[in-house]
Amino acid sequence: MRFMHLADAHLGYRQYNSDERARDFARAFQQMCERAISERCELLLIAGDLFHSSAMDPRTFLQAVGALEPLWEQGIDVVAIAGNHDRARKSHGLNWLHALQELGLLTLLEVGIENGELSLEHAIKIVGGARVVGIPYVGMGLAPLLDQVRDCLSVVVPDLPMFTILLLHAGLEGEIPGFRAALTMETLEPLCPYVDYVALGHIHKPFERDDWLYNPGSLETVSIDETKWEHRGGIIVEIEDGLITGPPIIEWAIPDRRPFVQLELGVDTFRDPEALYRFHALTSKDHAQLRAEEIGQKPVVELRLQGCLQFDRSGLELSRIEQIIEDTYHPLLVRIRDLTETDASEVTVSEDATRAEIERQVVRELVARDAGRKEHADAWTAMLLDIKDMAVGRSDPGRIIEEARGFRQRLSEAEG
Ligand SMILES: [Mn+2]
Repeated sequence: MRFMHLADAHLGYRQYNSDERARDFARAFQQMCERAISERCELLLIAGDLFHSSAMDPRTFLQAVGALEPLWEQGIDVVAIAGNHDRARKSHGLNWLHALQELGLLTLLEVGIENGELSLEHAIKIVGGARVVGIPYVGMGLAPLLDQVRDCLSVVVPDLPMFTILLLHAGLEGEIPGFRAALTMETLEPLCPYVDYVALGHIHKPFERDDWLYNPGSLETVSIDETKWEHRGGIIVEIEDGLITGPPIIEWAIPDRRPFVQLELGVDTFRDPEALYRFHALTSKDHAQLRAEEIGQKPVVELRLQGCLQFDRSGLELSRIEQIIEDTYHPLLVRIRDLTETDASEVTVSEDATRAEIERQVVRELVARDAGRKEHADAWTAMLLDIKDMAVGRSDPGRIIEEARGFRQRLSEAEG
Protein backbone atom coordinates (compact mmCIF):
# COMPACT_ATOMS: atom_id res chain seq x y z
CA MET A 1 0.00 0.00 0.00
CA ARG A 2 0.95 3.64 -0.34
CA PHE A 3 0.37 6.46 2.07
CA MET A 4 1.28 10.11 2.31
CA HIS A 5 2.63 11.67 5.49
CA LEU A 6 2.52 15.43 5.98
CA ALA A 7 2.44 17.89 8.87
CA ASP A 8 2.30 21.55 9.77
CA ALA A 9 0.02 22.82 7.02
CA HIS A 10 -0.91 25.80 9.25
CA LEU A 11 -4.11 26.56 7.33
CA GLY A 12 -5.45 30.00 8.08
CA TYR A 13 -2.14 31.67 8.75
CA ARG A 14 -2.46 35.25 7.48
CA GLN A 15 1.27 35.80 7.46
CA TYR A 16 2.26 39.48 7.35
CA ASN A 17 -1.47 40.24 7.63
CA SER A 18 -1.90 39.07 4.06
CA ASP A 19 -4.99 37.22 2.76
CA GLU A 20 -2.87 36.13 -0.18
CA ARG A 21 -0.48 34.36 2.19
CA ALA A 22 -3.41 32.54 3.85
CA ARG A 23 -4.41 31.36 0.35
CA ASP A 24 -0.83 30.15 -0.20
CA PHE A 25 -1.09 27.89 2.84
CA ALA A 26 -4.39 26.52 1.56
CA ARG A 27 -2.98 25.93 -1.90
CA ALA A 28 0.02 24.01 -0.57
CA PHE A 29 -2.25 21.71 1.44
CA GLN A 30 -4.63 21.24 -1.46
CA GLN A 31 -1.75 20.34 -3.78
CA MET A 32 -0.64 17.65 -1.35
CA CYS A 33 -4.17 16.21 -1.14
CA GLU A 34 -4.36 16.16 -4.96
CA ARG A 35 -0.99 14.46 -5.10
CA ALA A 36 -2.11 11.81 -2.60
CA ILE A 37 -4.95 11.02 -5.02
CA SER A 38 -2.81 11.01 -8.17
CA GLU A 39 -0.24 8.80 -6.42
CA ARG A 40 -3.03 6.34 -5.54
CA CYS A 41 -2.35 6.58 -1.80
CA GLU A 42 -4.78 4.73 0.43
CA LEU A 43 -4.08 6.86 3.44
CA LEU A 44 -3.15 10.44 4.27
CA LEU A 45 -1.50 11.06 7.64
CA ILE A 46 -1.63 14.55 9.11
CA ALA A 47 0.89 14.78 11.96
CA GLY A 48 -0.58 17.88 13.62
CA ASP A 49 -0.94 21.61 13.05
CA LEU A 50 -3.36 21.30 10.17
CA PHE A 51 -4.66 24.65 11.38
CA HIS A 52 -2.63 27.63 12.49
CA SER A 53 -5.01 28.68 15.22
CA SER A 54 -8.15 27.45 16.93
CA ALA A 55 -9.59 30.96 16.51
CA MET A 56 -10.17 30.94 12.80
CA ASP A 57 -11.99 32.32 9.88
CA PRO A 58 -14.87 30.25 8.40
CA ARG A 59 -12.99 30.47 5.09
CA THR A 60 -10.12 28.49 6.60
CA PHE A 61 -12.45 25.68 7.63
CA LEU A 62 -13.92 25.62 4.13
CA GLN A 63 -10.40 25.42 2.65
CA ALA A 64 -9.76 22.31 4.76
CA VAL A 65 -13.11 20.79 3.79
CA GLY A 66 -12.54 21.60 0.10
CA ALA A 67 -9.13 19.92 0.08
CA LEU A 68 -10.25 16.84 2.04
CA GLU A 69 -13.53 16.16 0.25
CA PRO A 70 -11.95 14.72 -2.92
CA LEU A 71 -10.05 12.23 -0.72
CA TRP A 72 -13.33 11.15 0.85
CA GLU A 73 -14.86 10.79 -2.62
CA GLN A 74 -11.95 8.55 -3.63
CA GLY A 75 -12.27 6.48 -0.47
CA ILE A 76 -8.87 7.56 0.83
CA ASP A 77 -8.63 7.49 4.61
CA VAL A 78 -7.31 10.56 6.41
CA VAL A 79 -5.90 10.09 9.90
CA ALA A 80 -4.86 13.10 11.95
CA ILE A 81 -3.66 14.16 15.36
CA ALA A 82 -3.92 17.58 16.99
CA GLY A 83 -0.77 19.67 17.11
CA ASN A 84 -0.14 22.50 19.53
CA HIS A 85 -1.73 24.95 17.08
CA ASP A 86 -4.89 22.84 16.71
CA ARG A 87 -5.65 22.65 20.40
CA ALA A 88 -8.96 24.03 21.59
CA ARG A 89 -8.83 27.28 23.49
CA LYS A 90 -10.78 25.86 26.40
CA SER A 91 -9.67 22.66 28.06
CA HIS A 92 -11.89 19.67 27.25
CA GLY A 93 -13.37 21.67 24.38
CA LEU A 94 -13.71 20.43 20.84
CA ASN A 95 -11.17 21.55 18.30
CA TRP A 96 -11.69 22.03 14.58
CA LEU A 97 -10.31 18.57 13.80
CA HIS A 98 -13.26 17.15 15.76
CA ALA A 99 -15.52 19.12 13.45
CA LEU A 100 -13.83 17.59 10.39
CA GLN A 101 -14.24 14.18 12.01
CA GLU A 102 -17.94 14.85 12.56
CA LEU A 103 -18.23 15.57 8.84
CA GLY A 104 -16.62 12.20 8.12
CA LEU A 105 -13.57 13.78 6.48
CA LEU A 106 -10.95 12.37 8.82
CA THR A 107 -10.29 10.21 11.84
CA LEU A 108 -8.81 12.04 14.79
CA LEU A 109 -6.60 9.92 17.03
CA GLU A 110 -6.65 10.81 20.70
CA VAL A 111 -5.67 9.39 24.04
CA GLY A 112 -8.30 9.21 26.75
CA ILE A 113 -8.40 8.61 30.47
CA GLU A 114 -10.73 5.88 31.69
CA ASN A 115 -10.99 5.14 35.43
CA GLY A 116 -7.73 6.99 35.92
CA GLU A 117 -6.04 4.76 33.36
CA LEU A 118 -4.77 5.83 30.02
CA SER A 119 -6.93 4.55 27.20
CA LEU A 120 -5.66 4.06 23.68
CA GLU A 121 -9.08 3.04 22.41
CA HIS A 122 -9.33 6.14 20.21
CA ALA A 123 -5.62 6.30 19.50
CA ILE A 124 -5.48 3.41 17.05
CA LYS A 125 -6.90 3.12 13.55
CA ILE A 126 -6.41 0.29 11.08
CA VAL A 127 -6.37 1.23 7.41
CA GLY A 128 -5.76 -1.45 4.79
CA GLY A 129 -2.61 -3.26 5.85
CA ALA A 130 -1.45 -0.62 8.29
CA ARG A 131 -2.08 0.21 11.92
CA VAL A 132 -1.76 3.86 12.91
CA VAL A 133 -1.21 4.80 16.54
CA GLY A 134 -1.56 8.54 17.11
CA ILE A 135 -0.81 10.67 20.16
CA PRO A 136 -1.76 14.35 20.05
CA TYR A 137 0.61 17.09 21.15
CA VAL A 138 1.18 16.75 24.89
CA GLY A 139 4.36 18.79 25.25
CA MET A 140 7.01 17.47 27.59
CA GLY A 141 4.64 14.78 28.98
CA LEU A 142 5.21 12.52 25.98
CA ALA A 143 7.87 10.15 27.36
CA PRO A 144 5.66 8.44 30.01
CA LEU A 145 2.85 8.13 27.45
CA LEU A 146 5.20 6.35 25.07
CA ASP A 147 5.96 3.76 27.76
CA GLN A 148 2.26 2.94 27.89
CA VAL A 149 2.04 2.85 24.11
CA ARG A 150 4.88 0.33 24.08
CA ASP A 151 3.16 -1.82 26.72
CA CYS A 152 0.01 -1.81 24.64
CA LEU A 153 1.79 -2.55 21.35
CA SER A 154 3.85 -5.34 22.88
CA VAL A 155 0.58 -7.21 23.34
CA VAL A 156 -1.20 -6.15 20.17
CA VAL A 157 1.57 -6.41 17.59
CA PRO A 158 2.62 -10.06 18.06
CA ASP A 159 -1.06 -10.95 18.19
CA LEU A 160 -1.93 -9.17 14.96
CA PRO A 161 1.24 -8.41 12.99
CA MET A 162 0.78 -5.41 10.76
CA PHE A 163 2.79 -2.45 9.44
CA THR A 164 2.62 -0.08 12.40
CA ILE A 165 2.90 3.70 12.17
CA LEU A 166 3.37 5.93 15.20
CA LEU A 167 1.96 9.41 14.55
CA LEU A 168 3.32 12.14 16.83
CA HIS A 169 3.49 15.91 17.04
CA ALA A 170 6.73 16.45 18.91
CA GLY A 171 10.21 17.82 18.43
CA LEU A 172 13.21 15.53 18.27
CA GLU A 173 16.31 16.49 20.19
CA GLY A 174 19.33 17.41 18.15
CA GLU A 175 17.57 18.90 15.11
CA ILE A 176 17.20 22.54 16.11
CA PRO A 177 19.85 24.04 18.40
CA GLY A 178 18.30 25.35 21.60
CA PHE A 179 14.91 23.72 20.92
CA ARG A 180 13.45 22.08 24.02
CA ALA A 181 12.47 18.77 22.44
CA ALA A 182 10.07 16.26 24.00
CA LEU A 183 11.64 13.33 22.13
CA THR A 184 15.03 11.72 21.98
CA MET A 185 16.02 8.68 19.96
CA GLU A 186 16.63 6.96 23.33
CA THR A 187 13.02 7.45 24.45
CA LEU A 188 11.81 6.05 21.13
CA GLU A 189 14.16 3.11 21.02
CA PRO A 190 12.01 0.71 23.15
CA LEU A 191 9.28 1.12 20.51
CA CYS A 192 11.54 -0.11 17.73
CA PRO A 193 10.34 -3.76 17.79
CA TYR A 194 6.69 -2.68 17.48
CA VAL A 195 6.76 0.37 15.21
CA ASP A 196 7.78 0.33 11.54
CA TYR A 197 7.48 4.02 10.76
CA VAL A 198 7.51 7.03 13.08
CA ALA A 199 5.52 9.86 11.43
CA LEU A 200 6.47 13.12 13.10
CA GLY A 201 5.30 16.69 12.84
CA HIS A 202 6.00 19.88 14.82
CA ILE A 203 9.51 20.92 13.80
CA HIS A 204 9.25 22.76 10.48
CA LYS A 205 12.60 21.47 9.30
CA PRO A 206 12.47 18.19 7.34
CA PHE A 207 14.59 15.30 8.60
CA GLU A 208 14.76 11.54 8.84
CA ARG A 209 16.58 9.05 11.07
CA ASP A 210 17.60 5.45 10.53
CA ASP A 211 15.08 4.79 7.70
CA TRP A 212 12.57 4.71 10.52
CA LEU A 213 11.65 8.18 11.72
CA TYR A 214 10.45 10.87 9.32
CA ASN A 215 9.56 14.53 9.73
CA PRO A 216 8.24 16.21 6.57
CA GLY A 217 8.59 19.86 7.71
CA SER A 218 6.15 22.68 7.05
CA LEU A 219 4.24 22.72 3.74
CA GLU A 220 4.43 26.49 3.27
CA THR A 221 6.82 28.91 4.94
CA VAL A 222 5.60 29.77 8.44
CA SER A 223 8.78 31.61 9.34
CA ILE A 224 11.30 33.04 6.90
CA ASP A 225 14.04 30.91 8.46
CA GLU A 226 12.36 27.87 6.88
CA THR A 227 13.20 28.98 3.34
CA LYS A 228 16.65 27.42 3.72
CA TRP A 229 14.99 23.98 3.83
CA GLU A 230 13.74 23.60 0.29
CA HIS A 231 12.99 19.90 0.62
CA ARG A 232 9.82 20.20 2.69
CA GLY A 233 6.43 18.75 1.81
CA GLY A 234 4.57 15.46 1.82
CA ILE A 235 6.35 12.11 2.09
CA ILE A 236 4.90 9.35 -0.09
CA VAL A 237 5.63 5.94 1.38
CA GLU A 238 5.30 2.63 -0.36
CA ILE A 239 5.08 -0.47 1.77
CA GLU A 240 4.76 -4.04 0.72
CA ASP A 241 1.49 -5.65 1.57
CA GLY A 242 1.73 -7.58 4.79
CA LEU A 243 4.88 -7.22 6.77
CA ILE A 244 7.57 -4.77 5.92
CA THR A 245 10.91 -6.05 4.80
CA GLY A 246 13.66 -3.48 4.83
CA PRO A 247 13.27 0.30 4.81
CA PRO A 248 10.18 1.82 3.19
CA ILE A 249 10.52 3.34 -0.26
CA ILE A 250 9.89 7.04 0.02
CA GLU A 251 9.41 9.93 -2.35
CA TRP A 252 8.91 13.59 -1.57
CA ALA A 253 6.06 15.74 -2.89
CA ILE A 254 7.05 19.40 -2.74
CA PRO A 255 4.32 22.06 -2.99
CA ASP A 256 4.76 25.18 -5.16
CA ARG A 257 5.57 27.46 -2.32
CA ARG A 258 5.59 31.24 -2.45
CA PRO A 259 9.16 32.29 -3.28
CA PHE A 260 10.99 34.37 -0.71
CA VAL A 261 13.81 36.74 -1.65
CA GLN A 262 16.07 37.61 1.24
CA LEU A 263 18.26 40.66 0.84
CA GLU A 264 20.87 41.79 3.30
CA LEU A 265 22.39 45.19 3.27
CA GLY A 266 25.27 46.29 5.47
CA VAL A 267 24.92 50.05 5.79
CA ASP A 268 28.43 50.81 7.07
CA THR A 269 29.87 51.84 3.71
CA PHE A 270 27.20 54.38 2.77
CA ARG A 271 28.03 58.01 3.53
CA ASP A 272 24.53 59.27 2.80
CA PRO A 273 21.04 57.86 2.12
CA GLU A 274 21.26 58.45 -1.65
CA ALA A 275 24.25 56.09 -1.94
CA LEU A 276 22.26 53.45 -0.06
CA TYR A 277 19.24 53.84 -2.35
CA ARG A 278 21.48 53.14 -5.35
CA PHE A 279 22.75 49.86 -3.90
CA HIS A 280 22.70 47.23 -6.64
CA ALA A 281 20.84 44.45 -4.78
CA LEU A 282 17.91 46.83 -4.41
CA THR A 283 17.88 47.78 -8.06
CA SER A 284 18.74 44.50 -9.77
CA LYS A 285 17.07 41.13 -9.58
CA ASP A 286 18.88 38.09 -8.32
CA HIS A 287 18.39 34.44 -9.15
CA ALA A 288 15.65 34.01 -6.56
CA GLN A 289 13.57 36.59 -8.36
CA LEU A 290 14.18 34.89 -11.70
CA ARG A 291 13.02 31.63 -10.17
CA ALA A 292 9.95 33.40 -8.83
CA GLU A 293 9.12 34.55 -12.35
CA GLU A 294 9.47 30.99 -13.61
CA ILE A 295 6.91 29.80 -11.08
CA GLY A 296 4.79 32.80 -11.96
CA GLN A 297 4.37 33.90 -8.36
CA LYS A 298 5.23 37.23 -6.89
CA PRO A 299 7.83 36.81 -4.15
CA VAL A 300 7.88 38.01 -0.59
CA VAL A 301 10.96 40.22 -0.29
CA GLU A 302 12.61 40.69 3.05
CA LEU A 303 15.37 43.24 3.41
CA ARG A 304 17.52 43.28 6.50
CA LEU A 305 19.43 46.48 7.09
CA GLN A 306 22.42 45.80 9.27
CA GLY A 307 25.47 47.58 10.58
CA CYS A 308 26.15 51.03 11.86
CA LEU A 309 24.54 53.99 10.12
CA GLN A 310 27.09 56.59 9.05
CA PHE A 311 24.53 59.33 8.74
CA ASP A 312 21.62 60.70 10.72
CA ARG A 313 18.81 58.16 11.09
CA SER A 314 16.17 60.74 10.24
CA GLY A 315 17.65 60.91 6.74
CA LEU A 316 16.83 57.27 6.03
CA GLU A 317 13.45 56.93 4.33
CA LEU A 318 12.31 53.32 4.60
CA SER A 319 9.30 54.09 2.40
CA ARG A 320 11.68 55.09 -0.39
CA ILE A 321 13.60 51.80 -0.06
CA GLU A 322 10.29 49.94 -0.13
CA GLN A 323 9.36 51.73 -3.36
CA ILE A 324 12.70 50.80 -4.97
CA ILE A 325 12.11 47.14 -4.08
CA GLU A 326 8.54 47.36 -5.42
CA ASP A 327 9.83 48.71 -8.72
CA THR A 328 12.54 46.07 -9.04
CA TYR A 329 10.85 42.91 -7.79
CA HIS A 330 7.10 43.56 -8.17
CA PRO A 331 6.69 41.51 -4.98
CA LEU A 332 3.60 40.30 -3.18
CA LEU A 333 4.88 42.24 -0.21
CA VAL A 334 8.03 43.84 1.16
CA ARG A 335 9.30 43.52 4.67
CA ILE A 336 12.10 45.78 5.84
CA ARG A 337 13.78 44.89 9.09
CA ASP A 338 15.85 47.79 10.28
CA LEU A 339 18.52 46.24 12.50
CA THR A 340 20.93 49.14 12.08
CA GLU A 341 22.61 50.87 14.95
CA THR A 342 23.83 54.36 15.33
CA ASP A 343 27.08 55.12 17.05
CA ALA A 344 25.99 55.43 20.68
CA SER A 345 29.42 55.42 22.26
CA GLU A 346 30.19 58.04 24.88
CA VAL A 347 31.64 61.37 23.90
CA THR A 348 35.02 61.94 25.47
CA VAL A 349 35.95 65.42 26.67
CA SER A 350 39.16 66.73 28.16
CA GLU A 351 39.16 66.83 31.93
CA ASP A 352 40.04 70.49 32.49
CA ALA A 353 37.66 71.84 29.82
CA THR A 354 35.36 74.72 30.59
CA ARG A 355 31.61 74.37 30.21
CA ALA A 356 31.71 76.09 26.80
CA GLU A 357 34.56 73.85 25.63
CA ILE A 358 32.72 70.70 26.75
CA GLU A 359 29.68 71.87 24.81
CA ARG A 360 31.73 72.50 21.70
CA GLN A 361 33.51 69.13 21.92
CA VAL A 362 30.25 67.21 22.38
CA VAL A 363 28.53 68.95 19.47
CA ARG A 364 31.55 68.50 17.24
CA GLU A 365 31.82 64.78 17.98
CA LEU A 366 28.13 64.18 17.37
CA VAL A 367 28.33 66.10 14.08
CA ALA A 368 31.40 64.12 12.99
CA ARG A 369 29.55 60.83 13.42
CA ASP A 370 27.64 61.65 10.24
CA ALA A 371 30.01 60.70 7.43
CA GLY A 372 28.57 63.40 5.20
CA ARG A 373 29.27 66.14 7.75
CA LYS A 374 32.58 64.92 9.05
CA GLU A 375 34.70 66.88 6.60
CA HIS A 376 33.15 70.20 7.64
CA ALA A 377 32.61 69.27 11.27
CA ASP A 378 34.17 72.51 12.56
CA ALA A 379 31.96 74.69 10.38
CA TRP A 380 28.84 72.70 11.37
CA THR A 381 29.75 72.99 15.04
CA ALA A 382 30.27 76.74 14.83
CA MET A 383 26.94 77.20 13.03
CA LEU A 384 25.02 75.04 15.55
CA LEU A 385 26.50 76.89 18.50
CA ASP A 386 25.72 80.27 16.87
CA ILE A 387 22.14 79.23 16.34
CA LYS A 388 21.91 77.96 19.89
CA ASP A 389 23.15 81.34 21.18
CA MET A 390 20.65 83.14 18.99
CA ALA A 391 17.82 80.97 20.31
CA VAL A 392 18.90 81.46 23.92
CA GLY A 393 19.15 85.24 23.28
CA ARG A 394 15.58 85.18 21.92
CA SER A 395 16.57 86.27 18.42
CA ASP A 396 13.88 86.66 15.82
CA PRO A 397 13.02 83.16 14.39
CA GLY A 398 13.26 84.58 10.86
CA ARG A 399 16.85 85.57 11.52
CA ILE A 400 17.70 82.12 12.84
CA ILE A 401 16.30 80.50 9.69
CA GLU A 402 18.23 82.98 7.55
CA GLU A 403 21.43 82.13 9.40
CA ALA A 404 20.90 78.38 8.81
CA ARG A 405 20.10 78.95 5.11
CA GLY A 406 23.20 81.11 4.71
CA PHE A 407 25.30 78.34 6.20
CA ARG A 408 23.88 75.75 3.80
CA GLN A 409 24.64 77.99 0.86
CA ARG A 410 28.22 78.71 1.95
CA LEU A 411 28.74 75.02 2.49
CA SER A 412 27.45 73.95 -0.91
CA GLU A 413 29.59 76.65 -2.57
CA ALA A 414 32.63 75.41 -0.64
CA GLU A 415 31.88 71.85 -1.78
CA GLY A 416 31.52 73.08 -5.36
MN1 LIG B 1 3.75 23.74 13.40
